[in-house]
Amino acid sequence: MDGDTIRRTFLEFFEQRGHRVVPSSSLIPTAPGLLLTNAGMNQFVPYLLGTERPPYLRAATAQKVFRTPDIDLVGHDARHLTFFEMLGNFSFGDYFKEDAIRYAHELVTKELGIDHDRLWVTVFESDADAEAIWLDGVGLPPDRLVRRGKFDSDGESLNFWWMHAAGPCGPCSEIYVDRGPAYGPDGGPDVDEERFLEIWNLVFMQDECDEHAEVVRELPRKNIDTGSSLERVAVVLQDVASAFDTDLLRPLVASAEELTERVYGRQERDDVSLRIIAEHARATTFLIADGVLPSNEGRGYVLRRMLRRLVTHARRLGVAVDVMPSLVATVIERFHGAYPELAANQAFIHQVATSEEEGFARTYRQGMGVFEEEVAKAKASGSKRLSGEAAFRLHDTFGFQEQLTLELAREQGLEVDADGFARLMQEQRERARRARKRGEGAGDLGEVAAEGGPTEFLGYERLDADAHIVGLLRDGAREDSAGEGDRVLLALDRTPFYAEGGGQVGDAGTIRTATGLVQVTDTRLGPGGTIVHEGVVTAGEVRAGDEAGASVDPARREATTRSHTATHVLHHTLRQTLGEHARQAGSLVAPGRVRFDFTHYESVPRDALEEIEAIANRRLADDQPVRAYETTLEFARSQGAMALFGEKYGDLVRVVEIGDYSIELCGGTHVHRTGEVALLRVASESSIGSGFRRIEALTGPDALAHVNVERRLLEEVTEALGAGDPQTAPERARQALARIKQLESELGAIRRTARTQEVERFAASAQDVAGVRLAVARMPGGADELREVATALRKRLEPEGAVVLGAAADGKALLVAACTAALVARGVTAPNLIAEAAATVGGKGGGRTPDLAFAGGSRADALDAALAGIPARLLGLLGG
Ligand code: ALA
Repeated sequence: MDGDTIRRTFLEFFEQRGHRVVPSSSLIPTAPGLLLTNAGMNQFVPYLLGTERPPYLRAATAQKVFRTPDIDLVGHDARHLTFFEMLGNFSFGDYFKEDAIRYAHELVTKELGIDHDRLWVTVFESDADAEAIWLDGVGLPPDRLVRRGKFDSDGESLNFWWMHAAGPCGPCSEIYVDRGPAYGPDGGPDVDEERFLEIWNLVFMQDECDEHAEVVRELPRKNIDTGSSLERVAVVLQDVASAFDTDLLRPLVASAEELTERVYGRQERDDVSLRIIAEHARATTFLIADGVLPSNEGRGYVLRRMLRRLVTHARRLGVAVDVMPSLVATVIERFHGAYPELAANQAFIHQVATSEEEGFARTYRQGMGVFEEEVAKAKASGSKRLSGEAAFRLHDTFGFQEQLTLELAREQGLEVDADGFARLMQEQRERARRARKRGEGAGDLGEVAAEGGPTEFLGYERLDADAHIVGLLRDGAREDSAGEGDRVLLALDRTPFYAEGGGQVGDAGTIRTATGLVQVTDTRLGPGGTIVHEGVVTAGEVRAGDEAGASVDPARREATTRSHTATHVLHHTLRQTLGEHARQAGSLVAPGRVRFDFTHYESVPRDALEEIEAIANRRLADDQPVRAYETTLEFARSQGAMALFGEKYGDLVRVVEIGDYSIELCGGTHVHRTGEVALLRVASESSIGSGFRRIEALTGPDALAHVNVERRLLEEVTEALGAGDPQTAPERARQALARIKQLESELGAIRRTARTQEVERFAASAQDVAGVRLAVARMPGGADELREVATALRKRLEPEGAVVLGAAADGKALLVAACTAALVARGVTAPNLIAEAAATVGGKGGGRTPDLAFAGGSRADALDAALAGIPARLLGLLGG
């Protein structure tokens, strides 16, 4: 049975038994406390806890899941995966243990055709019910049933399942399949979990626990949550050694083989790399498809690390070209049937993956250079170990994971100072922690949030509202009141102030109480849905509990609102003009100003930019209505809404629709008709890293102001050129520049003639000093001119000759001396020749070579006297 058939068989089996087949939720989890979706039940947490009414009582899914703890183990054996597909069936207070066990047994033995005699089962030690169902109900022989506790000696959970975050939990029962003596010794899962492979976990969700797996209460209703790894079922049914040999991962191993020109299964060292490339390619493609972008924190960092690890392994096997394009293509081809989001985001995934690969490949090359230097240094000093500093620098600056540095070092016969490295990493973490701590009185803010609950937001409809101050912080600490001049954070029970979010800046304005006034400079989202107003008390005193009138600065808000609608129009226009791959990667929506980052692989030419600007402005002028409404995610998606990252099925989402062309999920504020934006003016387009571009634009009156500034500049240029009319200004400017060039060349010719004449004149006036021809003269000019004349003159005074020229400008004296080679051979050098004269003009000789020297001094008035002394000096140097 191939993977697709197993998936279909599973879902159909449960559909026939009254289960709603629900699509996989995103890898970006909706459940709090999780970095990435780690189980099929994540999207159903509120139904399991009983805090939300489920729209169906039975569900079945094939869920994309991601487990980070084993990331570093992937590849080193054939067992660990980060990303896999989890098949699951769920009951929300409907059926419980009896049916869950019977369904599982029937599916495994009848539909999947795994022999009953090959099954082993574990149960929670005190779960007599489950045990009885397995033994008496299903007929499992008692010697193939294993009782297990909550945790093993390492604290790993055994037959008690929780999310590894606070939430629903409960005892569980696992199904194992005996793969036969070829895979290991007999004796059941307690003896060998390679031979006895776990294929299904049935969790009887009956409790709620905290983040340490401590049960805090019993759930109101008993639920079922099960999870079966599609990859493992495929291993059993296809009777292959590991997931990498199933039809799910084999095509990726094949891609990796092709890229690296290695064969899987020949050499363990190559196999490790091939598995890492195959596994990480699949995981990263799915992550990007769900909207995770590479970054230095959180899930973005997980993605970045995996991409880097993958690329590193490819490079080390000698691949010199980008590997992501063909790997991503293989993943999409293999999985787009079951996961349509892969095909829908194809261009985007390619874009993000390749940019990151290109960026890292550059750093990798530089890092390898540094690594090689460090190795050479260590070897030269006779050391057998790479310093912790070196490993840390490779990590911090070049993104080399410790593992990589260790492996590279080992190849060079070196070890790494792991303790030193760990110490530096710890210090860095400490620094980061202190920096975070300095940031905010988050503790006190959290307290205010917990007491006040989420703030009611009124700002879509109005800009003024009456409210109460529910909490007040002064300099980060909670206080009862604040007086004039104090910087404060305020939380109200309800507010018209928009908190920064979705790229849109927070509102500014005033909060007025009977006794005081606060100028609000910014608004942002605090913990627990609190809206935090940041500002300064500018008059009187404000107190927690006071009634307050909150007023948003209307001009600033309007200008921001225009920008937000303009951003949607710009986004739409970019995709229409450049292609579907041009997706929003970030934005700043500010009063009268927009910064829009998007994925695109090359700069946008000026013509295309003008076209984009023109189309966007035509759209604005069409004056289409802008509608905002709340709806279900399913409906929004069916309408083609964009930016569905991280939303969950069943969620209510806010949709912003413009005319019939743009539909986006968006919590921002918008104008009622596009005509209110009036104007969008693109100010610049630039690169912000490979694969990402940025457009900066102005909107509304600010766009007009920008146009006006440009007009004024043009007027000034026109006037300065004496062009009379801006139309003729460019031609005028070109003409003027051409004329300047011509004049410069004419002037150069004249100067050269004058200089030749000067050289001739000075040569003619040269005197004879004990057989040496010496020319001494004053001339106008700077160092360059003097040198030019001096060197030309020197030639005319061969074989034994010397030149000293002086110039005065701005009260300063300048001297240049030059001697012929024959004279230098007699021991007379240029620096020597002017040393005395330099002192006379109050300066120092600056001789660079024996045949040419410069000197400068502050006394131009002494220049003549200085020059007058030269013949005597020469005579002296000649020993006369
Ligand atoms: N939620 C259970 C698991 O992930 C089924 O194993």
